[in-house]
Amino acid sequence: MKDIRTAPFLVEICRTCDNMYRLGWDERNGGNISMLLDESEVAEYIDVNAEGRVLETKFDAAYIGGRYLIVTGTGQYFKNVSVSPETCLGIIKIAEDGKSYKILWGFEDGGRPTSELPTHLMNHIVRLKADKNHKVVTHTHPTNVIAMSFVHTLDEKEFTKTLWRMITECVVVFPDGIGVLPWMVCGNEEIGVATAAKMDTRRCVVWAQHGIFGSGTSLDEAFGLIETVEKAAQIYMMIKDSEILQTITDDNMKDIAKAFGLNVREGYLD
Ligand code: 2HA
Ligand code: ZN
Repeated sequence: MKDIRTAPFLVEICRTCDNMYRLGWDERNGGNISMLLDESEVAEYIDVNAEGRVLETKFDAAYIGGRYLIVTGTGQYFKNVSVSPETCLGIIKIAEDGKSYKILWGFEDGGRPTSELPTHLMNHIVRLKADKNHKVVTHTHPTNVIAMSFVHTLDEKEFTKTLWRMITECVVVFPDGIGVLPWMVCGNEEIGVATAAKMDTRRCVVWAQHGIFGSGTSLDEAFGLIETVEKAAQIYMMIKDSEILQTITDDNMKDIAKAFGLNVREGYLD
């Protein structure tokens, strides 16, 4: 078996957690990441038939039955992931019937996956149905996105269009728009269902006064999406009380959509 600390997926998730921590998005145990892995990727580093603790998924995850994921642990700090990946991360395998999962590696202090695991798994299922190359779900607490959710309407179209207007490339990075959920209790199945209901046609959902979920075909893609939304929110928070002398108009965005061949969310540009 090769040393798992050299596995590209492990190195990359550690680097991503370090980056996100240093951006100030993942205070204390804030934030969580999960990434689907192929058996061939995992089998080079761990015994995929090893005994392990079995825990309930608490919903029907049969669509991803038999799949492997690397996931951050509940209560763990992003700050510590690259120092102690064996404690802060775990590799799980979803049972074929989707009712439980087995911890194959990691969570060495007896820990468990993130409290947001239901939302992660439900999002993996809807995103895989939308895009067979989907791999990563990332939750984090980006400062300006949270700030914006206090002072901007939570209407999804308005929220999305404000962000699109903040940087020319926003409509290129997320032409599918941003979903927005009002404040809700987190860590349960209800918020998972509500988030997944929006993720079927989008890759990003804001949880008002809490944070954001982003998804993608790689850690970089999910991170890059959230990073772009957060930067746009930062510009919004900087300029919202200033006199606006010029902006990016709907016609401008239509021109970008045409130039880049974008599939912009239906009905969002006048
Ligand atoms: O893992 O961010 O939403 C801590 C959280 C829960
Ligand atoms: Zn959170």
